Amino acid sequence: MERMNYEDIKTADPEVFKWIQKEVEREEETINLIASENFASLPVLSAQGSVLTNKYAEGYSFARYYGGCQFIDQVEKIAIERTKELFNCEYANVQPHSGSQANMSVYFSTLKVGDAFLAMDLRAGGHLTHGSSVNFSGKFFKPYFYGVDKKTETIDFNIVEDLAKKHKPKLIVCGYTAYPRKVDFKTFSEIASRTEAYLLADIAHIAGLVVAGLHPSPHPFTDFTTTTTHKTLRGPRGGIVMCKNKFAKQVDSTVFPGIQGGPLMHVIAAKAIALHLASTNEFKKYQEKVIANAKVLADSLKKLGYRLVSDGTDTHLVLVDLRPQGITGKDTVEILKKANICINKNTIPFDPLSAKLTSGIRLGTPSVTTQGMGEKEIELIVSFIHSALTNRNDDKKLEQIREEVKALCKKFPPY
Ligand code: DSN
Repeated sequence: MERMNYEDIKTADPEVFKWIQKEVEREEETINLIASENFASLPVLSAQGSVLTNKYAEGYSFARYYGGCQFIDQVEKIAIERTKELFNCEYANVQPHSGSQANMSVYFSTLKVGDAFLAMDLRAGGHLTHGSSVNFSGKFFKPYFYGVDKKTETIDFNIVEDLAKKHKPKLIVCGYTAYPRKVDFKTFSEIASRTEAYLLADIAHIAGLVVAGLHPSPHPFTDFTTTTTHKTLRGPRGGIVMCKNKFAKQVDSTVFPGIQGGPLMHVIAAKAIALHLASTNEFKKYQEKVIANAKVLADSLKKLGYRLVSDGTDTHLVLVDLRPQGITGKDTVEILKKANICINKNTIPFDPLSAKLTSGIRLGTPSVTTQGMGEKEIELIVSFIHSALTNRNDDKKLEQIREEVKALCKKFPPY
């Protein structure tokens, strides 16, 4: 990553510089299969390091509480216009600092404290902010959960509708963090309409696939759609909330002043740049490769006897059930760490183990695809994973794999 200039940090603060340098090396020498991560593009990184970080801009474009916003007003306007165009939505607010805050803004726009909503259980593939008891969404509101069918490990819409009829949630949430199959937004919207609930799609994971036209769009089916910008979208760490025009005022006032203060204008500029890059043909080709690589990942794992939740993938991620191998997700993370392969443990549907141990791991292809890796490299990575797990008690072998991983990474520098 020679193109990045950290000399000013080195001079000002050698202690922090040392750890940044270590992280640069880790990212250069590690195969990253964390499905929610990516390498942000250089213009996105640059925008985040720009002077826009200096500016307070509470309020919205052309209606701020501070002077001097005439230029950043334009930046936020561009980010909003690009979101609307790319996602084909009626209204957008680009200020949420994260996906969690984007979701929070929808809950506080639609629900009162104690109101019921229906979402997928975190342990089946949902997200913390979809009603987990340790999260604001589970503390302030009354979540009810659907999961997946035990046999197909996909969503059973009859169960979703039955639960909606029984519990009368004000809001239904779809869109997940560990669900390898396509989400049928249209069917969700039909259930929401029959049960008089609002519909929120959290497309944080699949946003890049959606804008590339490789996953069905949530629009025009949802009332609200939230996303992060740093996953498949390859933008800065942050969130966006989209909605129908009729909810625009509520969403805006919930984001600011409801739950946030000043927007992060340097991040909003980076969001605008990422959205521009996501509108290109090159981005579409990139997303096609992300999905193609995920399919190779799934097929190669299956050939070696690994069991995949739902038997495969339609997206950028696969969920592996490691019970047949007799290894927990937690141990797998540690074993693969020794081989410089970075993954996360993940519960699988009906997991008998806790979220701290887990029976599964989640693997995704956005980062390695950004590096330019293709089918051949994915097959090689699967052979590294298999060899590391088979030889998990052999530190020498794990060291040898680590050297091979480093050699592979050297051929595909992310920057
Ligand atoms: N923590 C993210 C993920 O890894 O999926 C979601 O916020």
